[in-house]
Amino acid sequence: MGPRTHKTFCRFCHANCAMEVDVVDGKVIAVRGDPQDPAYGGYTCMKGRELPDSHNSEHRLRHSLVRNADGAFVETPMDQALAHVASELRRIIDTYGPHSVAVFMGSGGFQNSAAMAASLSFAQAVGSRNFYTSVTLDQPAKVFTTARYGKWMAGPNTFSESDVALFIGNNPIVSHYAPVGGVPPFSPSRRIRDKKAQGLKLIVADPRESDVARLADIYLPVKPGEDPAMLAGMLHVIISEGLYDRNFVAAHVDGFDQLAEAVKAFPPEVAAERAGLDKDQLVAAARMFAGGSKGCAVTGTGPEMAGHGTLTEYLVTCLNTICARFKQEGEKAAIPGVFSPYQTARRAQVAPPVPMFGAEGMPKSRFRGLGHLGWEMPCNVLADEILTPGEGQVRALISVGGNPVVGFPDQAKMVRALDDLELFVQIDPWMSASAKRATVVLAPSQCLEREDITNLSEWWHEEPYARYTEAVVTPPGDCIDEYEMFWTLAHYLGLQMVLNGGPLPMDRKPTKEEFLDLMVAGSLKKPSEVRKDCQANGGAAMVYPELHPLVEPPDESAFHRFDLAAGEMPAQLGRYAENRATKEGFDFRLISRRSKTRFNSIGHPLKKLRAKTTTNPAYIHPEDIAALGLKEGGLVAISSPHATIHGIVKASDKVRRGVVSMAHAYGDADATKDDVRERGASTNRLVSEVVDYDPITGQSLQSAIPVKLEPA
Ligand SMILES: Nc1nc2c(c(=O)[nH]1)N[C@H]1C(S)=C(S)[C@@H](COP(=O)(O)OP(=O)(O)OC[C@H]3O[C@@H](n4cnc5c(=O)[nH]c(N)nc54)[C@H](O)[C@@H]3O)O[C@H]1N2
Ligand SMILES: Nc1nc2c(c(=O)[nH]1)N[C@H]1C(S)=C(S)[C@@H](COP(=O)(O)OP(=O)(O)OC[C@H]3O[C@@H](n4cnc5c(=O)[nH]c(N)nc54)[C@H](O)[C@@H]3O)O[C@H]1N2
Ligand code: SF4
Ligand SMILES: [Mo]
Repeated sequence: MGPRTHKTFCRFCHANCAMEVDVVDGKVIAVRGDPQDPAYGGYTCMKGRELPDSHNSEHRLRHSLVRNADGAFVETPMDQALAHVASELRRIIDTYGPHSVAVFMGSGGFQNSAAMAASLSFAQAVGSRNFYTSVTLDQPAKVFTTARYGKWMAGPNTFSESDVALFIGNNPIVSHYAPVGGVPPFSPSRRIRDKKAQGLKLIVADPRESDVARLADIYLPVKPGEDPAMLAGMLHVIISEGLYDRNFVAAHVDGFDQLAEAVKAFPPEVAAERAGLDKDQLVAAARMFAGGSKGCAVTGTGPEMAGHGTLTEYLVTCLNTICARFKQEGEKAAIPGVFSPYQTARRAQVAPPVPMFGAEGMPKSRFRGLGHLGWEMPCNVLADEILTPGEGQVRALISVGGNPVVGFPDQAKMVRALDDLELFVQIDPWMSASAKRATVVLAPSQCLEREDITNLSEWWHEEPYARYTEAVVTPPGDCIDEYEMFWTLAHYLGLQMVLNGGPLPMDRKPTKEEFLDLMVAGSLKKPSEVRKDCQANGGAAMVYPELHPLVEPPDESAFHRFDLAAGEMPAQLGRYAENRATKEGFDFRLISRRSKTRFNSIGHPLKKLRAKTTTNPAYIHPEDIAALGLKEGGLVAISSPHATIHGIVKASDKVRRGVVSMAHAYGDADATKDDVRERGASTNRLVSEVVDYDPITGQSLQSAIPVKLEPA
């Protein structure tokens, strides 16, 4: 019999590209982009094309593993493994209290539309404040800034309506990531070229000429970590030349005068010198941005991790706010978000403030004055919460598709912390760097073996695009969905899980459809209804133009304004102006980038991705290579004040001088100089979460890391 073809979507990353999948004898044998899909038009990337290998690989875990008394892993039926975990959790909660249980949802968990809600509601049912997600390793300042300085309820200008765009340390052509207002990550390169053909002006700021920078009208090779100078300089130009939207500022913005005063410290020549830019280019970029009628400034991970994340994000908010880059009354809302119940009120006004980080009454960490961001604890306190005795010491950790050994700052400390736990449960289809250290590894189903909805990608869809996919194959062995794991644990522990729409049944396991309906209760359309529509549509996605919300007039009785002078800002800009971070003897800056052939550490075991690369090269400018006596293809020792790693030298004239550019999430805890060609190196060995961290979000310095380079 020939293959059966199913329409579904990829979940290797959050872009959720529409795919056709061929199945023979219950096995995925081929995948390709679905050319008929209205949003994706057949687009896929090299990672998604390896889904067959990922599902069928001989290295994949088909059963769970539990350590025996000798410390050896023993293959264990899923239900027995879960019963064992539940009894260990019961013992730990009874001995140390509920905060001793931590749950970390990493980027592998974000493949599953239900894993975030399942893991969060489990942690809440336990009563633990120790819930963590990769959002706080990633871009916590975006969440904080929106809550603190004002969120426009109707959303920002969308990319497709823009005539100008400013990307700061965001390379969507490789990452398939952008904040709302940035380029949707499906066919990002084609999308940008098409918009440029219609007149879009593109400005890109990045210390290396990234893939997207090569398409820019103005490319600003900003010095790592000096984005605040660049942005303050641009604001200075826009304010002093009167290029901002006076009417909008008068109607909706407080704190403008304080901002205008603070950026006076950065006239273009001062800003350009500090940011390592040409002054005329900086001025031209400011005029180009303000000269557009629609279009946003957006950032990626680079500047968020480069030491002044919150300040940078604040200044970007200021640019968009004073230039009024928002949807207005009567227009279609920016992102319809079919499955996002929290977004339903779309008004031409600022949302009420949300208490954030460190606010009164929010759960606090025991370290560095940090506390909950929304409902989660910042990742950069986890190692200390595990290692430090006292009330609330974490004794059990469940990691759902996270890889703390390579994702978190200070690898050696995180490894010590993981090894100190009484129970470390890793939910992972692979023997990852973290799975190897776990007490229990639970084997989950992979994406094509699950039902899912498109809730995690819909913030890029400018049309009301929605999809409920069926599982196209059954999982091997006794692998199950992550939501079933958390439900079963709660069931054994006698806990009640509660989702957005109310309590889950705990006497019988809910179906995924029931779970999803309850999870997004109040959404524009229920998952179960979208499911019926997709089934009737041959499995393809649905677009519901009639559901697109229009921006309503402001509600005068609940009127709020942006406050650009709230809390620490703009005072932090003044302190930045006075202090230049230098580390004697560490004159280079190591900056982070994404590997094209991996998604963080996901993809290391896959054959074709390995054939492309097994290491994360150190990209260095050829003149620096010559000056330092390094050799292309040779080894370089990269040292921070904290540790030394090794990298394979790769010459690139796209990288600014004085910079080394490397991907993270390579290199296990026991990787060394000798096997760096086969495994790569962990850039997180170089950093510590207790020095140079952002005082507001706790984000540690994971880009713009001061290092010195020597031949090895
Ligand atoms: N120095 C430095 N550090 C960084 C960054 C940086 O740029 N520089 N980036 C940061 C960012 S943005 C992030 S998001 C974090 C990521 O940090 P983490 O989320 O902790 O790390 P990942 O490598 O994404 O971990 C993914 C895990 O999921 C597993 N996995 C793969 N497929 C599946 C699946 O289908 N189901 C489940 N349950 N698991 C699966 C993988 O084997 C792996 O163990 O790292 C951060 N750390
Ligand atoms: N192929 C692939 N795709 C991925 C991932 C992956 O590992 N591989 N990871 C996923 C994850 S978890 C996330 S969060 C997103 C991230 O998505 P992006 O943020 O778009 O990630 P990058 O492609 O690393 O782009 C960040 C850029 O910031 C630049 N940069 C570094 N430091 C600085 C600085 O100080 N200032 C400025 N202005 N720029 C700087 C880097 O050179 C880089 O080009 O990508 C996701 N997509
Ligand atoms: S961009 Fe992401 S969702 Fe699309 S094919 Fe690649 S890995 Fe899959
Ligand atoms: Mo991330």
